[in-house]
Amino acid sequence: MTNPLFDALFAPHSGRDTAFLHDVNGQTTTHGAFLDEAARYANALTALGVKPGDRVAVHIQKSPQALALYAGCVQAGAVFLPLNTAYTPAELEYFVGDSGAALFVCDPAEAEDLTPIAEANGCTLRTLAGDGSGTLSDLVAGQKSDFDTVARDEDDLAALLYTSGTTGRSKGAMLTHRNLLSNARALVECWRFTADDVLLHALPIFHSHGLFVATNVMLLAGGAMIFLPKFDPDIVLDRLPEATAMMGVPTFYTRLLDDPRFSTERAAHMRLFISGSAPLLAETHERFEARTGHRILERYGMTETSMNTSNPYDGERRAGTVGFALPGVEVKVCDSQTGAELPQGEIGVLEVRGPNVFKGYWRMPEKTAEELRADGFFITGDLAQIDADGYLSIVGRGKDLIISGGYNIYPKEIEMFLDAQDGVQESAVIGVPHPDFGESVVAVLVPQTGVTLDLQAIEAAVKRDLANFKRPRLTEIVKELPRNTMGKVQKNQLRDRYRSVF
Ligand code: MLC
Ligand code: AMP
Repeated sequence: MTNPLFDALFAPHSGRDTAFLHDVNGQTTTHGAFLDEAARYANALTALGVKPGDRVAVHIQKSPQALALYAGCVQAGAVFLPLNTAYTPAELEYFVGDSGAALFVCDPAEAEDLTPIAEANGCTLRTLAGDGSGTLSDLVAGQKSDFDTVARDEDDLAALLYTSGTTGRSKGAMLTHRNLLSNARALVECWRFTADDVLLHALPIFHSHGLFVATNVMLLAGGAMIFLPKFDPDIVLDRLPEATAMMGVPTFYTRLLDDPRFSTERAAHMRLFISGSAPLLAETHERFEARTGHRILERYGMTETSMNTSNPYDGERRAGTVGFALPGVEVKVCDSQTGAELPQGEIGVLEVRGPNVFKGYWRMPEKTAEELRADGFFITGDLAQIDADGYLSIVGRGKDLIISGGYNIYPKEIEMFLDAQDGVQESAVIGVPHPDFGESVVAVLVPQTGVTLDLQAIEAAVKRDLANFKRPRLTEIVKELPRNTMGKVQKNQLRDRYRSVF
């Protein structure tokens, strides 16, 4: 039986008594114990009626057990569907319904709120808390620690990751065994990860970065992880001496630099710091080197493609660039209208092709056809430029997108929500520079004629229905939105107006 991802990432660790996960309480799980736990999860999934190809939606805290659930899904041939812990019930309803999940695993504290959603969608609900307790783990505890791994093809789905869209509706990116495995292989090779590495892992595991880039790479390399529930500078600084490498979004690095305890000595033993998911300011790059002597290695990726490019491990890590295409990945900068490749040096839309590029959007063939060309090139929507030495830079976005602390926020989704509130004529949502999150959200509301808007009620509705990170940090009421002669809202003017509010 073959199961590409399980055979490469997990199976080799069976019976190994080497350290795999060091948790926040100082407990260590060995590779072998983790594999046993994964098999128990796979047995539990099967006992719950989860079949190969079924989606398992998870809305749970980060923990070693949550990772074992991921491994169990891969082993049982299920499709892992992790969801941002910040999502509200209103948001979760869409994901559970759209994916047709067979099983929904949530935190015990939210089981009451989410049971009606599971029931309405004919899906089983079980719980798993950050401390490993819950109705799923109760079932897991009674399972056998061996499991007949379910055979999968390279093109079978391993995961479904939802990404919001410019039209407001989230799309499930279908990631296959081939996609995830090829990317893990390329990254291990490029970044020289080995069984001697210990990765400081403070990222969430419901996104590509923390789950696939960090975890899959460490599984393939056979090393260990300091597996922290979240990025807490005190704990990160405390545990850094045990690590050899760290991956983070730029906010991790700016927060570390803001802490005087983050010194040359504390970082001296580290092999590698990697940044991605949002632009790393050249200034952060320089400050980091001045403080620690390390040059951060910046790479670029997306949910749909996992990682595409990286600065070199050896050779110059050039600030403000995301380096070169990974092995097996092709990149080209194209004219946004014609799709024709542009001469080196010109700015255009970046397209990528390779074994890392996803299979398409779940049950959205038209959306897939809009972004994934018949020849296999995926239109990223990022604006890029390649310099004379071949370094690629992401210079802007062709899509209306805000990235706050590494989380993507689509203005359209928030505008649609605000437009539906009482008394709102129309709205515009923009991203402006923020010292901690890189960018943050500003909303501008135009009231209907003669209406006095109840801002408090609107803010309460936002808090109830939208994930916290999407919440506008400033909401202003204006008479009208700036428009051009064609009637299009001039977001650039708004961005200029609010550029210094944070
Ligand atoms: C938390 N909050 C955020 C936020 N994270 N608001 C905006 N943007 C964010 N990213 C909210 C909190 O809910 C809280 O709201 C308030 O902001 C202050 O919280 P905090 O304590 O400062 O935040 P913290 O919990 O420390 O989280 C910040 C963070 C976290 C940067 C550590 O957001 C994080 O781990 N980001 C990583 C995201 C990531 O992994 N992205 C990868 C995507 S994959 P209130 O209302 O209570 O004040 C991808 C592909 C690729 O993009 O290339 O990798
Ligand atoms: P996501 O949809 O969450 O996977 O986010 C992917 C987007 O994050 C990309 O399309 C880019 O816009 C952005 N991104 C990721 N890494 C980088 C980087 N190193 N520099 C600039 N933007 C990045």
